Amino acid sequence: MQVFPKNFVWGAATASYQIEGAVHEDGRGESIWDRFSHTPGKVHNGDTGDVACDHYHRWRDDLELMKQLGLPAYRFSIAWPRILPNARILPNGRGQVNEKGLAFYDQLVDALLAANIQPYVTLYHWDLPQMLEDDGGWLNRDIVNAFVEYTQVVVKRLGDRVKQWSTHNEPFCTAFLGYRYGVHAPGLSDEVQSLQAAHHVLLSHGLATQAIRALQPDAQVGIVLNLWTVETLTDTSDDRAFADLQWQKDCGWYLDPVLRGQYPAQAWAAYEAKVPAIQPDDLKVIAQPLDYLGLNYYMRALYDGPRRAPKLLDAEYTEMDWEVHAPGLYRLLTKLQREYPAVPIYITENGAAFKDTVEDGAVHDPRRVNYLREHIVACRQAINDGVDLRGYFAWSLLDNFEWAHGYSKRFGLTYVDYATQQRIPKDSFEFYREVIKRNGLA
Ligand code: IFM
Repeated sequence: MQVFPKNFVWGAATASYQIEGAVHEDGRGESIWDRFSHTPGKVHNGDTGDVACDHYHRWRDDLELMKQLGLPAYRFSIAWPRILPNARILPNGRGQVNEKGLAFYDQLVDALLAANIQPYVTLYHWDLPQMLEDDGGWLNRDIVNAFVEYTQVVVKRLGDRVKQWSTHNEPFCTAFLGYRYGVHAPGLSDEVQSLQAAHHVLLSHGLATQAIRALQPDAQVGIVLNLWTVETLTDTSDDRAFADLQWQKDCGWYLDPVLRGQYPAQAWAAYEAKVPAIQPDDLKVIAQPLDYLGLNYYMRALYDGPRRAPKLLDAEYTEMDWEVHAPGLYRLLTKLQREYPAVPIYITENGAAFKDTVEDGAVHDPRRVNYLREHIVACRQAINDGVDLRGYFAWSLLDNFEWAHGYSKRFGLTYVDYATQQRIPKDSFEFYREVIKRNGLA
C-alpha cells in the first residue's frame, strides 16, 4: 500500500475550449481558437471546438461523473470571451460584462461545492478573445491591463466561493506554440515575438496575482507551468552544458522569472538581440510570492547531442508520440526542490493519450492505468524524499478537443462518443476512483 498524506488533494482537470462547445451561445464572443480552428489546415481533420463535449449543456451529467469518481477537486478554466465578449485593449476599454457567461460558472461552482468538490479555477487556458488578438494580443504590452480587468470581474463574482486560482495554464504553450512554432492560435512563427509574448503573459500573471490578493486576501494563488527534465543519451560535458541551456530556454524561461525574479542568465545571453523588451519593475511584479506552483508533467525531453533523440526501441510512447517516463517526474520534482525556492507543488495535469475503443459498452485502457499508476508512484517517492507535493490532478476528466490534434487524441478517464455525446467511464476511471478512495495505491 502506498498511502498519501492525509490532506493530499486528488483531482481531475479540463479546460473551457476543450470541452464546453456552445461557442455562439449566451453572448459568448469569438476566441482565437474559434478563428484558428476554422482556418483550413490548422487543426487535424478540420475539427473545431464548436460542440466539443457539449459540456456547456451537459455539465450536470459531467458533475455526476465527478461524483461517481469520488472526486475531491475539479480543475477547470474560464472562457474569457464568455465573460467579456467585447474586450478591447485599452484605450478602447473592456466592454460589457456578459452576465450569462458569469452565471454559467457561478452555477457550476455552486453545484461543485454542494457536491463537496473543491473548484480549482484557471483564468487563462488559451481561449483569448479574438478582439484582443486583433489589438495585438499578447504582443501588445497593454493586454496585461485587460487581463487584470478580466481577473477582477471573475474574482469579484466567484471569489466568495473559489479559493484556488491559477492565473495561466502553460505560458510556454501560449507563447511558444502560439507565436514561435505556429501550431497553436494565433499561429505565428516568430521567435522574437514569442519571447515578447511570453514576457507579457508573465507580467499579466504578476499583476493578476496582486489583483486577486487585493480582492480576496484568503485566496490561494498560483500559476501552472508545463515542465520536463531535459536529458541526453550520453553524458559528456557538452551534453550537460547543452541540457542546462535547453532547460533554461524551455522551462527556466518561465520558472525563473516567477520563482527567482530573473530570466535565466545563459539563455538570456544566448538569445542575444532577440530578448524581450522589459521595463525596470517587471521582474519584481512577475515574482509575486505564490501559494503554489502547478506543474503539468507528461514526459521528459530526451536529446541525442543537440537534436531530439529518435524513439527508443525499448520505451513506450503514447499516441502523442510522447515517451512514457515516470522517473522523469520524480527527477523533475526533486530538481525543483533542490534548485528553486521552496513552494508547495500540485501536479495540475498528468495523463496520456492512447487509442481507445469501445467493446461491449466498455473501454479497457490498461496502458493508461499503468501510466497513471507509475506517475502516482513517482509522486509518492518524491514526497518520501521531502518534496512538498500537495495534490495530483489527472488530465483529463473527459476525452476532449486536443488543440491542433482535434478529437484524434483521447486523454480522458471517460470516453466521449462525439457523435452521440455518450460518456463511458474507462477502466482508468475505475482505477483512479480506487486511488482516491484509498488515498493511494494498493
Ligand atoms: O490538452 C492539453 C491541455 O490543454 C494542456 N496540457 C497538455 C494537455 C495534453 O496535451
